[in-house]
Amino acid sequence: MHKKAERLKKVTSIKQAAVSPEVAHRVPPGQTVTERFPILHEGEVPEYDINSWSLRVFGEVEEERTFSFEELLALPQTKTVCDIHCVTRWSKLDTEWEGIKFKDLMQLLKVKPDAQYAMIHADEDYDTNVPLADLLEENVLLAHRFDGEPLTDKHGWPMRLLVPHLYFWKSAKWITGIEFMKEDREGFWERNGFHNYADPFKEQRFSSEENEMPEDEWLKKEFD
Ligand SMILES: Nc1nc2c(c(=O)[nH]1)N[C@H]1C(S)=C(S)[C@@H](COP(=O)(O)O)O[C@H]1N2
Ligand SMILES: [Mo]
Repeated sequence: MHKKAERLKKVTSIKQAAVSPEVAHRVPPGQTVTERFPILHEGEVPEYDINSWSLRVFGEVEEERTFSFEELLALPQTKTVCDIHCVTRWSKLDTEWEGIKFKDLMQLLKVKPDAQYAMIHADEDYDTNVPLADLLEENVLLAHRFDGEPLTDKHGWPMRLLVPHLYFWKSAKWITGIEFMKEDREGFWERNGFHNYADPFKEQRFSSEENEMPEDEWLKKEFD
């Protein structure tokens, strides 16, 4: 098991902070609401020349495609307001994003009918698997703006995935590719002790039930 899952499972959780009754139903079990925006990732923040950045679409497709940043910006743009939930126990409500709806992008691709899953590839050496059905939900975006501004480097500039209904490690920052797959395969955290599907309302944090996530894990991280 990866050392993060190993370390986290040793610590027992503390009691959940109070939230107002109007929003309580939107906060998954074991989460604390924050107004801040924690920054979490493995490795360094990558740097890009936007003119040479591209997103590669491959795997179970009739033809591979590569999109430049400019080409993605020329597609219809969608804004969404949603809640996000990190497995380290912070949730942020009413976050505003803008980008390309995954469902819209799909219409430009010739994805083979037997594709059921996607692996989202990202820098640096990050990947995460998501069922195709989940990627087709209305507020799943390839996002390049947050809160009315371009994404910051640390939050995934130039492009990140946004899958708000799953724990936030599925929302890969600095995406480089989308690989369509017939069969499921585990991504980085999924191989390292975390849950394959990651529904926050079912607390699907880890692949093993003995694991625990401490409530103060995210407080040790960077914010903006
Ligand atoms: N490329 C990449 N994307 C990533 C990660 C990473 O390590 N590399 N970490 C994930 C995790 S664990 C979380 S909680 C979110 C954090 O996004 P944020 O820093 O914008 O809050 O990014 C996810 N996307
Ligand atoms: Mo995370």
